[in-house]
Amino acid sequence: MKILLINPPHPSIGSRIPREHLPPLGLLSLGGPLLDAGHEVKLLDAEFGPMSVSRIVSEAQEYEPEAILLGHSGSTSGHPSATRIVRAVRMALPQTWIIYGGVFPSYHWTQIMEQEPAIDFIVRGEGEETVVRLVAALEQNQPLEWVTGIVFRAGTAPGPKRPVDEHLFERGQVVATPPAPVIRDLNACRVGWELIDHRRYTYYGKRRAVVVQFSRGCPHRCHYCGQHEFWRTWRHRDPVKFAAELARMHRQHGVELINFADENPTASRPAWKAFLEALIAENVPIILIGTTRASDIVRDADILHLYKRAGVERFLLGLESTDDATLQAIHKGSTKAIDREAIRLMRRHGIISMAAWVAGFVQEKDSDYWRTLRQLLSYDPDQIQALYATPHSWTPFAVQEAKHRVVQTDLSRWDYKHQVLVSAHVPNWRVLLWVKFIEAVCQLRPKSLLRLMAHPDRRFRAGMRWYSNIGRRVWPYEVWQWLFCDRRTRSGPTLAEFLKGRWRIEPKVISRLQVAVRPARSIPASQSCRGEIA
Ligand code: B12
Ligand code: SF4
Repeated sequence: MKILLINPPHPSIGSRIPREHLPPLGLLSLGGPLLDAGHEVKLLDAEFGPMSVSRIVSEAQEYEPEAILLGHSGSTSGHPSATRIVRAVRMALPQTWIIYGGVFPSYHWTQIMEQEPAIDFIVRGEGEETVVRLVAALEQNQPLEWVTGIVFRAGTAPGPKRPVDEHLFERGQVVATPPAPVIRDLNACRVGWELIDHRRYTYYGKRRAVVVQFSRGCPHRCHYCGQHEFWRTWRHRDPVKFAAELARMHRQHGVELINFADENPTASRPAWKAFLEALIAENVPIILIGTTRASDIVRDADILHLYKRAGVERFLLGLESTDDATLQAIHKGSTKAIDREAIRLMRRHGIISMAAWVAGFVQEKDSDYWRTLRQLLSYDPDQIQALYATPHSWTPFAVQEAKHRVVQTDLSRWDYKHQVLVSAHVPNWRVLLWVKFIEAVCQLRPKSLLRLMAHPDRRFRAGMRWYSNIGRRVWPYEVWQWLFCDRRTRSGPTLAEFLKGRWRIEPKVISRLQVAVRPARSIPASQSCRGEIA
């Protein structure tokens, strides 16, 4: 089958400000297995430009695909962009199957199938195996209810073949099949690197770059985060083969910068250590950046020299809060002492520490922002990143905040860079002032500037310079957006109203709901397996 993968352009800072792009790993991860299954696959990365919808449509028309697959890693805030594209593509290519996937559609498939008739299929959860099975079913005209992990509208898919057993379902009925099993062997999933021209993808100061995944999932359960539930279990690739793949990308394609997509690459000390040792043995000058937990850094105090030797240059630590009670309430599994110690250890080993903290909680007061600033200064991280509390519907955090009002009703702004929930005690303009003030104080204090300009390690200085250059552009951009582009409301809907009450359902309920494939009359349209996850 002729397949076009589309990476929609994303409006967020992460896509628009750096003036360089990383490859869309999610789509490339589908591309590898589809190529291996014998399909003809092309990637249209509309982040470049960014491409207008009409340009995307004309590129798609020129390629004449039988199926279009689209999805975005920044999936919630990327959804409005994805829907604009599918509507236009559907008009231009009425016979093409349109398949949508990623984190947001995996949870919001009920609404999406109701609101977007242009979308024929949604793949829930990790896509590699499911999409190959779905495409095979479409090609061979097999019953779709045999394919686990998908959602479809019975009897309405376009194309010459009619792949659905119409006697089982009412025409137009939305059917969700039971969840696909977790992919146990990540080594079996090949990334379709041949779909990109590596020369186009750079990051971290024009270094040729890729996004990779050593592991999937997370053993922790922070209550505002949905990533651990999306992947369901923590698994990792073979450390030695993974190191060899990175080395190969360096030798064959000149890749210098590796950006880890892992939620938590260091979760298993033996696996991570084996990877570091294997990469050191490969002897390639690559830079590794990613995100991990402060507690893992502290656990690995005795092997941090291996991190550095393997090329780890920067880790983002999600500190989230500088208050022990809050850390406990959000199930972070960390403490102030651990967070501070992790930053100290990273400094000792010449690894840049980026501390991410979260603003915009409903109950926050001015005094909390003041305390945050003081705590952050005492932690002394090299870089900081402020994020706004964002209640994705599939997290316990959203359930907790259900009755609170939403200040930002434009989903494309649910990107951690806009305040989403109305703060009870601090008006939105003052939250912004606090965030910008804290960022400015932390980044412009003499210690930070000294590291930027006079750190003995050239690469460390370059990493600091890259981030401060981005910051210099982000700062006025955010203020400009706040003043002239973003719309906010203090009398908006409650979160429950905004998300239309489609709440996360507890796992024990889900197991009872995994009975999607049933004759039409016993399951009302759009309700089969409703609210079920991944
Ligand atoms: C690398 C990364 C980036 C890179 C993006 C590089 C790139 N070109 O993709 C950068 C730094 C630019 C970035 C920016 C942003 N990011 Co980011 N980023 C990540 C990170 C660390 C990894 C993403 C990834 O590659 N995952 C691995 C791939 C394999 O997973 P996947 O994309 O979900 O794809 C799988 C499935 O979802 C499914 N699938 C996906 N698409 C499709 C499509 C079809 C048709 C099918 C069938 C299946 C399918 O199959 C895939 C394979 O199993 C994640 C955190 C994480 N650990 O996932 C955050 C994450 C995706 N980012 C996030 C956010 C918010 C952003 C920004 C909006 C931040 C900002 N304000 O600027 C922007 C958005 C712009 C963007 N380009 O993504 C959030 C998204 C939350 C949400 N649910 O909406 C995440 C999850 C972080 C988090 N912990 O919450 N990001
Ligand atoms: S450690 Fe990170 S990925 Fe894991 S549950 Fe917490 S926030 Fe999510």
